[in-house]
Amino acid sequence: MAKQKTTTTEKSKDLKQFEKDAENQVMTTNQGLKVNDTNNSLKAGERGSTLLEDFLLREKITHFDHERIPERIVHARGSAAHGYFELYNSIEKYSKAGIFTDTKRITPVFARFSTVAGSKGSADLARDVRGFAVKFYTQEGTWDLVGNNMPIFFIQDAMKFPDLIHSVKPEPNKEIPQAASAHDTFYDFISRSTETLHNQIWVMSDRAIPRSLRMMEGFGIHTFRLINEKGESHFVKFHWKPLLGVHSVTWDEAVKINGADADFHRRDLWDAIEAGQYPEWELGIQVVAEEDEHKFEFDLLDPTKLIPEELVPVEIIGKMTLNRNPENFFAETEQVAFLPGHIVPGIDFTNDPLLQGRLFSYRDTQLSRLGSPNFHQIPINRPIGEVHNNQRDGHMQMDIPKGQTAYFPNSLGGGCPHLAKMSEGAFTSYEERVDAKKIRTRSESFNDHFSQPALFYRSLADWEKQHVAEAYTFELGKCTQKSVKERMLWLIAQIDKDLSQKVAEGLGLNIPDTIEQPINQAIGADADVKKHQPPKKKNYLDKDKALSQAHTKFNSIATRQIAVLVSDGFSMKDFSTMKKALEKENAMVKLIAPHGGTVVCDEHMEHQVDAAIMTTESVLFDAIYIPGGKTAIDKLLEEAKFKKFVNEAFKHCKAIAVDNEGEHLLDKTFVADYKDDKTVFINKKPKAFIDAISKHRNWDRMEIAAQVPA
Ligand code: HDD
Repeated sequence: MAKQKTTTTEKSKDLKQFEKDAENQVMTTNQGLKVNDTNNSLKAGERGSTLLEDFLLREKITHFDHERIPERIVHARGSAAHGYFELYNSIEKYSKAGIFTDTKRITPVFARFSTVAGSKGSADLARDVRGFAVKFYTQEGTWDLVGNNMPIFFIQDAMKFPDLIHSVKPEPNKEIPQAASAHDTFYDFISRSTETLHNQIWVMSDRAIPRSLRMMEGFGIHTFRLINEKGESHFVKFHWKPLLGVHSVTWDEAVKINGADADFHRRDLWDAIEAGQYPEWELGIQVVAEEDEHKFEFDLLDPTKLIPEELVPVEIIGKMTLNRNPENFFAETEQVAFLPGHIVPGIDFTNDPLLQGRLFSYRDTQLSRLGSPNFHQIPINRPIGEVHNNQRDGHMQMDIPKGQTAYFPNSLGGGCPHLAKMSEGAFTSYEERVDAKKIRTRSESFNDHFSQPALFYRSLADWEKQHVAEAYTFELGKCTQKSVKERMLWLIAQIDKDLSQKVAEGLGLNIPDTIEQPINQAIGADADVKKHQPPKKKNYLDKDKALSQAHTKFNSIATRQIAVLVSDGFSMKDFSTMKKALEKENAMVKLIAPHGGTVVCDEHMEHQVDAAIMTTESVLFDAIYIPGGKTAIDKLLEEAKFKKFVNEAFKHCKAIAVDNEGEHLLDKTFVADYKDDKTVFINKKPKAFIDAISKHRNWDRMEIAAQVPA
């Protein structure tokens, strides 16, 4: 297929045949019977009782009664989009997978992003890990890379997954809190499972509150294998790097966004695609040779460890572009089933015990969620290639397999479907030598639970460190059990003493000198923190730049939302200069006015208002611009919310630009005393404003911003 920016992939063609378009069509029952009344049931007389005979009523109501399916047990809240993957350079020396060797291919993808803990209807800005699942419809079969936006996981063994999730989900007696980890049961578990501390400190960082799903990284987390034509294996970790950089909001914004627009991330993804601003991520790999498996201070099979990029650089090999929104949320986003067990020749698993358990769990969960072993036949889940085997029947069988035989070997069916030869691209598992005792234990090589959380924290910029301290203070502040908080303080002190001290002050507690050691197995063997101290010999770096968002991309304002505060009489000259400059950089300019409808500028032109001040909030925007025009500014000053709007943007370290009389509005806000702030622009050229927006936030302002009572 020719390489082009296209919404027509092999998968979208496949999906097309299932799409239904009611345009110019008559309404029918599910049997194709034409319907002329869908508002009234069949009754015995005008005021009479409804008749059992009413098959139209029964069909409609019965379908409605059964239209819900169980939501995902985790990652229930999610949004997805279609797109494609293109390979920059062949990596055939590592992998024989077509997707990694054929640079001419356009591989269709469907990517779903999610929060973990909340229910399907929960708010987008929960402080949480984000799921980052990509289904590649490759010519050799479907490959699912089911990752997260953090490069490590909470636990090392799948056996602990139900406990982890039970602790973070709403507490079972009262079903509180929704989509939040800030509660006793979660920290009770965390503080007794020190392997969780690495992922936990990532969740306390800004990574857990992304500005946009389009501005977060993705990670396959586990070490996988790449297998080349010769059957040689290399270890690999997969990375997704967003072209817009990695950016986050502050916690104060997150809390407010959840109220102002609970669909903030979902809407942002949808709108960007509709606007033709297609989200893009580059795919990168960290490759480790077989013989280097044991050269690290951690175990490659341990999913709570990352390979620092300073040690093994990420090699960028291709790009994913999302360019089409789903036609139907339920049919596609809800019914898509991702399985880490979906791999293709050239990619294989390792013995990571978390991955091994996942290989079981995801198939299993689809059976209760989608209700049938035929879930692979749902349009969004169908591979683009042919499917032939002897699996038969089951609920909702959609195919009509022909012939007398449904077994292998057979002669009556001509031996078909016949087995694939290796030369035809058959899958075969990597022949790893295993010579071991059957044993239920954790490898000693997984013991160090503290070096990497400390490396992460050390690598952060000061503003990021402060956010981490505030996050722990918030989360533990919401816990009610002193013993849980103290235990956490002690553990955080093992990562960084100063960090723990700051949190302790916020909690009004002291870091305890010691914590209780497990009395017996019943408390949990992992609570033995001594066992998990960092080993003496370390080759960890002091810092790894890639762990901090301070080193991400800051080169674009594309899709950034700019609020322009206007009222009748605003200066068209100011506005049009700024608008032109912003839109040239693909920013989204939105007019916010005291009322909906239209406003008239000082050149007597009508302008459509994007939002009345009552219906919107400053936290939904990346920056503010206020053009001049005395009458307009006087009107804005009559409405207190415009001042709040500016104060909040200042609090959240956003860029603010004003021209001419626009300054009068600033004078009535907290900003009046900080006009020399480096990202407050008064009568400056748009370029300075644009540069500041591309830097995302002015974190130098944090200390002053904290004083803003907004
Ligand atoms: Fe999981 C869904 C990511 C460990 C069991 N998981 C799910 C989704 C993502 C992840 C992104 C949502 C997929 C979608 O959009 O439909 N999970 C991860 C990552 C893990 C991980 C990155 C560790 C590296 N998960 C994990 C373990 C287990 C599960 C250890 C069970 C032993 N995960 C599930 C599940 C889900 C799921 C219960 C719920 C819905 C689904 O699978 O399809 O089976």
